[in-house]
Amino acid sequence: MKRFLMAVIAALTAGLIATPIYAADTHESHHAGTEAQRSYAVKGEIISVDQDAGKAKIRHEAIPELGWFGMTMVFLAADKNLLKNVKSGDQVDFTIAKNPSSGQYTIQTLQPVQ
Ligand SMILES: [Cu+2]
Repeated sequence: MKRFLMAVIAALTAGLIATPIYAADTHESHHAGTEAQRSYAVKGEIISVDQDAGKAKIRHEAIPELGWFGMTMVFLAADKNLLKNVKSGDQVDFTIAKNPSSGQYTIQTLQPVQ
C-alpha cells in the first residue's frame, strides 16, 4: 500500500511539473504569433516603385505605436501585386507588419487615397 501511494505521489508530482512547462511553451508560441501578425496603419506618399523587386520608397507619416518618426524609406511588399497600381506622387494608405523571418516591416495592404 505504501508503495502504491508513493507511485501515485510520483505521478502527481511529474504531472505538476510537466503542466507549467507545457503551458509556458504554448504561451511563448502564441505570443510570437501575435507579434508577427500585428499590423499598423500608415499614411504616406509614393516616391518611387521598383515593381520587379517588390519595393516602394515611401515618405510616410509618424507611426506612434512603433515610435517611428515620419521619414522616407524603402518598404518591401509582402506581395509584389500590391504595388501594381501605384506610381510616384500617389497618396496611399497602407499597413505594415513585421516579417517573422527577416524582422523587417513589410507592406501587407496598400491602396491609393481616393
Ligand atoms: Cu520609416
